Amino acid sequence: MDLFCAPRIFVGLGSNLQGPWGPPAATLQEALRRLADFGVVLVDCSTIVSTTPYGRTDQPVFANAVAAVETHLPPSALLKRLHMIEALAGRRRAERWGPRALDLDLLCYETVVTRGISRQEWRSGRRHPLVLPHPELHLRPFVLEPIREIAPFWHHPVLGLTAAQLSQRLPGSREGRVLGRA
Ligand code: PH2
Ligand code: MG
Ligand code: MG
Repeated sequence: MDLFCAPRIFVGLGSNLQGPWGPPAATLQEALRRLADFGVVLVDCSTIVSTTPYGRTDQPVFANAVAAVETHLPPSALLKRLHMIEALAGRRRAERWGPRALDLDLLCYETVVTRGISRQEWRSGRRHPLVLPHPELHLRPFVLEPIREIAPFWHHPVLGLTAAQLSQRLPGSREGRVLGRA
């Protein structure tokens, strides 16, 4: 547990399709193991939970987790390596927000804040530069709950609120079924 307000690099992990590494939870476990091959040190990882699909709801339930990592790589290089791991897990970049074997999102990179982008612009599907923190981090229970678990004292670098405070602002239940631990 993070007892200090250390700045953190958070990677969100998600899967709702069987891939070459097995079912969703096993895929997340393997993705965590592979980080080291790409110069990324795994510091901590939340519980892996089953979550209902957010956004596009007509798709299978997700396995989700958030990892805290350390790396010498700058944000864009880190993101490229996350995409390489997604490709190894059989991810085909096809349908936006559709089912996927592995999704690795760079949620937050220490206190780096990039140029803002409107939600409309971000959701349009057009290519856009890396936005940090992730433009929907504060709206997604499946990343806020895991961050609350591994870093209760972390504050969102723009909004200044903890994950628990951000989570409380969201409607609905935030309980997920535990699928495993890293
Ligand atoms: N990822 C999405 C869209 N919706 N819903 C859940 N529960 N978990 C996800 O990881 C997720 C989602 C697009 O990346
Ligand atoms: Mg995603
Ligand atoms: Mg993604």
